[in-house]
Formats: sequence, C-alpha cells, structure tokens
Amino acid sequence: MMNTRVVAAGLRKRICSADDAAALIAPGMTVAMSGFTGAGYPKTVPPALASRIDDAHARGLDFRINVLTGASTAPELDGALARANGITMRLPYQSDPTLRDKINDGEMDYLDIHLSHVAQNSWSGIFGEIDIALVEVCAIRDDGKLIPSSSVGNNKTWLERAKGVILEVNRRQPLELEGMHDIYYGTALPPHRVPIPLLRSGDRIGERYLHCPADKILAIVETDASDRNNEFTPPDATSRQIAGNLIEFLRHEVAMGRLPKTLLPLQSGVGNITNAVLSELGAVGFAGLTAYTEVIQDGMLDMLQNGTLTVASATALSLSPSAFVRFAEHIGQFHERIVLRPQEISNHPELVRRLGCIAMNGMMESDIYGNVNSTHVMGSRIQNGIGGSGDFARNGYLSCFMSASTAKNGSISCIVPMVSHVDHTEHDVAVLVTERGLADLRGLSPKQRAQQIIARCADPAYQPMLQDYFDRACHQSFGKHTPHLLKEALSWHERYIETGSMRS
Ligand code: 0RQ
Repeated sequence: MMNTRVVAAGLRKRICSADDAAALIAPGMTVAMSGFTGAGYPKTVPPALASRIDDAHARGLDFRINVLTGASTAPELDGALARANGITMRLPYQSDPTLRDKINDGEMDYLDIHLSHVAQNSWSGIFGEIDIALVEVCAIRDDGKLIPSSSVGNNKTWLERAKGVILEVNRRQPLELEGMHDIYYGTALPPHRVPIPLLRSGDRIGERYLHCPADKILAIVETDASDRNNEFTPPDATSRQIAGNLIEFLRHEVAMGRLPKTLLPLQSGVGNITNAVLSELGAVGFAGLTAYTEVIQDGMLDMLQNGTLTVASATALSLSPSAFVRFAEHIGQFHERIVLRPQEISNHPELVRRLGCIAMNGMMESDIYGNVNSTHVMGSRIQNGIGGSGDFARNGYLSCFMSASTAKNGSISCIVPMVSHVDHTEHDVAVLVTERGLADLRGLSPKQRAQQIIARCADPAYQPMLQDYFDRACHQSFGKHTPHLLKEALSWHERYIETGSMRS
C-alpha cells in the first residue's frame, strides 16, 4: 500500500526497516537525533540500534556512539541506548532515569549546555562532525520538503550539518501540524549575524518546512507511534501554594505599573509546579496573555483553549496523552496560535531580552544570597540539566525560581547557606518562591537578600539554623559584603550525605 506520508516519489525507494536503518550507524559515530521533552523523537531506529549494540557487546566488541539531541527524549531512545551502554557522550538536557544513573556512575560523559548554544557550537565544529542526523518528521512532501513533527529542537541544524540523514516518518503525528512550524534559516556565526526580525511572540519569520537535500537521505523508516509523555498529576497543595504566591506577586507588579495587565511573554519550565502556575493564572482572571517559551505543556493548552493565552511560541508540544488527543481533535483552534520554532530561536537571548520574558523555572536549591542550583543533587549527582533555564533567567525581564522549601520529607532544606553547585548566579535571580512565601530580591544587597530569603522562603524547621549561620558569618566572615563561614558553608550537604538529614 502506498505510504501517503512519503509523497516524494523519488524518495520512496529509500524506505526500509528500522533494523536496516540502524545498520547504517557504526561504532564511534556522532548521531544527532530529533526530540525535545518527550516530543518528536525517533521511535524505532534507536531501539533497533540498542539491540545491535547489545549484540556487539555480547560478541566482545566495543560499540558506542555520541548522541546529540534537542533536549530530553524518551525511554526508547535515551533509556534503551543507556541500558545497552551504547553512549560515549550525550548532550544537552536529559531526564531519563537509566541515563541519569549511567552518568552519575561515571560510565559515560554528559555535556550540559544552554539549549540556545547547541546550534552555534555545532556550526563552529565544537562537537566534531555529525555522521548521521536521525530525525522524526510528519511527512515528506512532493517537493522533498519535510513537515516537522511535534518538536523542532535542533533539527534544522542536524539536517544541515550531518553527512547522512535517516528520517522516521511518523503517521501518528497529525498532518494538520503542517503550517504550525516556523523554521528560520537566517542565523549565522559572528561576524555575519544580523538582527532576528521577531518582535512579538506570534510573529512568523521563517518557513513552514525543513529542508534536506535528497541525496543526503540514506534511509526512511515509516513509524506509527505516539510521543511518550506521562499524564500530569494534579497540582498538590504545595504546588498550588507556590503558584498562589507567584501570582499574588505578578498582580502586585501590575498594580505598581511595572507589568501590563497582559503581563509579558511567559516562559514556563517543565514540571508540576510550573504547570500549577499556568492553571492558576487562568483561574484568577488573567486574560490576553502570550507565551514565548520552549515547551507547551498541558497547562498552556488549557490557557489557549479558555482564552487566557492568545498565542504561544515554543519548540515542542510536550503534552500528556490525553492533552495530545484534545490538541489533535481541536487542532484548528490552535493552528494560528501555536508557533513551533527551532530551539536556537525559541531560546535566543536576543529575543528573550527584546520581548522581556517572565521566566518561571524550577530549582533544586538556592542559597541565602540567591545563587540557584537547578541541576546537581548534593553538588555532584546530575538530576536533569540546565536546559533552557539559563537562556531565560539571564535574559528575561523578570527571572523567577520556584521549589518547595524542603525535599525528601523535610530531610533536605532547599534554602542552604551555600549552594553545592551554581547554575544561575545571584545576578540572574530576581524572585524566589516556595510554598512559605516569596522573596523579591531586586534592588537588594547580599545581606538584605539573605534576610528576605531566610524570612520568606525557608522552612520553619531550618529558619533558626540559617539565621544562626548568617549572624555568625556577619561577625566572623573574612569579608562582610557576602558573609560566609567557608568551613561550614557546605556542611549541610555533608551532613545529609553522612546522616540522611540536613538537620543538626
Ligand atoms: O526527587 O524524583 O527522587 O522524588 O529532585 O524534584 O520536586 O519533583 O521538582 O520535577 O519540578 O524538578 C529543578 C529538577 C525540579 C527541574 C528540577 C529532588 C526531589 C525529586 C525532582 P525524586 P521535584 P520538579 C525549561 C526549563 C532545570 C531545567 C529547567 C529541572 C527531584 O525543574 O530539571 O529549568 N530544572 N528547564 O525530591 C536534593 C534538593 C532537591 C532534591 C528537589 N534540594 N536536593 N534533591 N529534589 N530538591 C525546560 C527545558 O529546559 C527543557
């Protein structure tokens, strides 16, 4: 039966099985794959490759590859290749439990970089040559142009840079996605850069399709599988409280005339807390908002449907299965109001600064001066990665970080004397929010910030310990600008590793 999704007749002869396509990938290759937060990743070639790798290892052969992606993918890609011990180096953001363990056990390398930097580093050759681009698309048109699928990520760069291309054409992705993408082909390396002509979240500045020269296409695999994101758990009381604190602050900023009633373009990180913020924004009467973000999660879909949000720009549709069904059923409602872009544009510092985004991201811990750790448990175990949080935190108009005040049933304080790893410095953090309250750090000196953070964000069980540390540091510290007791600053983390609790 003819596959209507590979419309370019000349390319149909390249259709093959996932096993045959995986056989094109040799040990030591660098393979750049599609996929961003569980959306639009290749679904059949990576598992076929993982079983080739297993076979090779069983025969005593070494078989590992470098894996480049857009961001996190899914168990059948990151999970399968990690389980097969098939990855030498992986970049950027990931969130797979098996992959995380392999990285933390020191069995493979992981390069955690800002999502907006991946394309420019690739173009300047930092990651070496790309042997194969393995990219999921929705369809191949008669003219050979590719209709992208549920994420764009780095696909434009991968298709341009790779020596050879394997395409997965997934008939489960709705064909009506055609026209929702905006692929900008105007980026360049310095000194050839020109301003990116995007002035509003919903602007379309590029093309609807990805290009790929036909002679680079080595194999085409037809697939029929949905993206693998989980259902969201409804926000718990802590997430709702955090959301409530942030929203009260945003309303205050509107009342003070520092934000318009329609706020500024929202960026929202992944996870349940940020999803709770989005749900609450609609519930308390905000309307006519816009989003300029990486990921459209369920909360944003709700906001688009109920009119809270007029338009959303992102690089991926990271929806739960039920939300994806809703999206597909009502795709006409979203067609003009969702724009999917390459991640070098969705996260571009020039655009994030120009638009004045409100950045809202999760964190693992903050210290009393407002330095934020988003990535490392006890300073050394990677959780996920910095993802796009740095692109937005440094360059946004307002940079907010959120978490519960404690983790692991209260045995960890998420407010500590000194963070065990720094992703976002005190200079990039404007607002900290926990379920206890919100600290507005703008305009405050380090010592003023410490008092606000301890009083407003810390859990009461840890407040006296933090205050005691700060008071002693104010007297005994080498310098009195950002007081610290260096021998004690990381003792809370040491105590947790040794005793299972940060409590003294
Ligand atoms: O551990 O999974 O074992 O239960 O960390 O924490 O509370 O479930 O929070 O899912 O919102 O994730 C920072 C990781 C928060 C996320 C982070 C433990 C906790 C739990 C997860 P368990 P929660 P969330 C755009 C933006 C960086 C990337 C980013 C993240 C687990 O928000 O990855 O922002 N951000 N991208 O128990 C030790 C602490 C802890 C802690 C929580 N202080 N110490 N463990 N945990 N705090 C999107 C993209 O870039 C693609």
